[in-house]
Amino acid sequence: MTLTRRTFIAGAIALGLAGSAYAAKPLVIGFSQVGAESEWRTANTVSIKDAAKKAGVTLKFADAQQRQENQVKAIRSFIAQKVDVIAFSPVVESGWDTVLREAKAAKIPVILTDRDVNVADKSLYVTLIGSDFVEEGRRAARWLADYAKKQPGKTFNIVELQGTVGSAPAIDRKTGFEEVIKGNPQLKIIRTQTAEFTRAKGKEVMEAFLKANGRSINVLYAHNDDMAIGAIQAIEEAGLKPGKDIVIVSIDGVKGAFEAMMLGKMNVSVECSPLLGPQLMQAAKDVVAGKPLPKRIVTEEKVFPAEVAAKEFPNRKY
Ligand code: GYE
Repeated sequence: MTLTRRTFIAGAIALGLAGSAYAAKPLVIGFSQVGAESEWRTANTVSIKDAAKKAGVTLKFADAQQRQENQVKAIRSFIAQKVDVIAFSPVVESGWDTVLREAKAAKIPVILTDRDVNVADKSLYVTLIGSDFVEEGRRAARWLADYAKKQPGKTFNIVELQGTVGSAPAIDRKTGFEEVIKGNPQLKIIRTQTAEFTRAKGKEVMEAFLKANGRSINVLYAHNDDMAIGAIQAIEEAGLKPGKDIVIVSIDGVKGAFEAMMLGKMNVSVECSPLLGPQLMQAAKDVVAGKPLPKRIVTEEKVFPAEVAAKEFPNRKY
């Protein structure tokens, strides 16, 4: 038994003896969610609510509708309510220093889920539970590079639909993808624009891409499945075949992507798991119990090309 573990157990026994009144009190977590912009997000919300119920945690849930100011308000209200733990999935990376300092001053631990923040003082949060978005971008590009290799000499013009401007997944998925295609003469990004992670915007921006570049577009790289699904509609309405005339590469691995792959309309989706609820509940309990947590808890994920979609579909949970 390590010293820290022994100290923890001793502490827990002391607490148990002194504070049986506390024992019955459920843990209260204030959670500020990004919004309901995608299938991924909906599954993430369900996972967190279900896990809270199962863990006997009282969850105060606030939907920020993709706006940072709403998240700041929600966090301030959680501080005022003296919740035990604040958790949130930050819509964008920057601009959190002030409100996180307020949480720290109130001695309320903060756990980040899904998306990272850009703060100079890393002690402003306990841990980040979520995916490696840079690696997801690399995985998408590696799949595409392998695909292109089978048609030597051909150049693939790529259009890119970015996620929410300033968000960790949009920044990182772009970085990882560009890192891998750099110096590859077959792969070239000809247009890139945000479509805010939604289907409606994905369709709208793809329509504009098609108007400007039409048949010279060979590949769509979308930072999430919802934008890809919206773009697929635009491509079909333009009289082209998604998955054939335009190769579709996307990220998340939600059911909608598997359905598109089974219809031959999408070529690959890189998995990003939204099922973070159980890990969040465990981390919140641990932090309140005084257990040390790693600064980063990374989710395990795979890549699903269209060929395996039908076989994998029954196993998908989101
Ligand atoms: O990929 C997208 C959602 O932050 C990982 O947010 C998440 C992203 C996810 O809107 O669908």
